[in-house]
Amino acid sequence: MRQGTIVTDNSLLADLGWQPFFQQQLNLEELEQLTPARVVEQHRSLFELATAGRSTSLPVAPTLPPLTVGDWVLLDPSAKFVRRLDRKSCFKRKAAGSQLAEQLIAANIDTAFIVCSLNDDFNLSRIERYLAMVKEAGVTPVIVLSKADLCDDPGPSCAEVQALDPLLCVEPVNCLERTSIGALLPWCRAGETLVMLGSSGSGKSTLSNALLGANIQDTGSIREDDSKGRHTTTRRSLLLMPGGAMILDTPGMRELQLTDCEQGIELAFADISALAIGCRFNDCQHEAEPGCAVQQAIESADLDERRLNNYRKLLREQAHNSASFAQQRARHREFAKHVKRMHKERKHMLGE
Ligand SMILES: Nc1nc2c(ncn2[C@@H]2O[C@H](COP(=O)(O)OP(=O)(O)OP(=O)(O)O)[C@@H](O)[C@H]2O)c(=O)[nH]1
Ligand SMILES: [Mg+2]
Ligand SMILES: [Zn+2]
Repeated sequence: MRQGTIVTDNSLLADLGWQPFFQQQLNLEELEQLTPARVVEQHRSLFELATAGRSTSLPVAPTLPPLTVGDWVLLDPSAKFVRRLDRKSCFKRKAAGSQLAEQLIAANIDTAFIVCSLNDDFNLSRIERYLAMVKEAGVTPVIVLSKADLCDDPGPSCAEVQALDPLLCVEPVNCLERTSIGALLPWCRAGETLVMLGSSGSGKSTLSNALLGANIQDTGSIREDDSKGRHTTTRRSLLLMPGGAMILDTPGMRELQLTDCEQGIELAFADISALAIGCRFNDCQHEAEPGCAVQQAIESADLDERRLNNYRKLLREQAHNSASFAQQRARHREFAKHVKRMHKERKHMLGE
């Protein structure tokens, strides 16, 4: 495990984020014989795990179920994998590029810091996209507006983000200044797990270091973000805050394509769903229908047209991706059935 995240001899499972939700999944025999361990880093050929008082590892094998950083697994006395515990929450996206695959981002997260800098990176639609994913997972979002020191007046940008949802926690910070991050400490209680989400260069690792009180994660110097990608952080790592939360720093995501996220989108755009109740037609598309309460809200400037457009775009995107995955799953099922049938026929022919 990384320097600064070392599990000490007297570290307890609770320090690593072990909660009653996980404990309840073990029967008495398992409690006595098996060891719970948490995935803290993923490499090409192995998972690094942390458990009470020590670190260990698990070789990547085709027999393992899909695992991601933050997962809890049970190990037998010879450190062999027994099973993965049910997740409290899980983030996933459609893998970047043209390939049709889901990518797990993190599991068992309590709070997500959506880090967005107050300079060129500031983008309300991107914040809404992250919010939809975080709400789908049932995780508490906090919008961290970084680089407040580079901005003459963070006030107007903070107000724009707050306008997305009056209950949203929005905190402008200077990640380089430890005193500036005090407002985030209430979300960093011992035993809780936080994830840093946001574009490359937004300050996720700088903020992680400030919270950890040590320079554990490399941070990027000013650079051009070119098409080849210049991500300073290249893998997801779970880091232990001394006496506090576990922090999962992630590489910036160039592309966050949503999948299976309809409920999260509805929650992130609850104001639009609430307005739609007032539309004359139940199936109103909020385009040019008469008596559309959503269009009325746009005319009276109560709702931003950008927000409605982004809501529609995200719904379309998630529907398209979810349908593609459902088709792919159906094809795999068909293929498995076909193989089974062939085996049966072959056995029959051989008179077995
Ligand atoms: N002035 C100022 N600079 C910051 C702040 N936060 C981050 N930076 C700088 O921004 C650059 C990028 O920060 P990182 O923490 O590496 O960004 P990241 O989000 O981890 O980026 P990836 O790992 O590529 O995803 C570094 O040079 C930081 O010093 C801030 O609040 N104020
Ligand atoms: Mg980083
Ligand atoms: Zn309508």
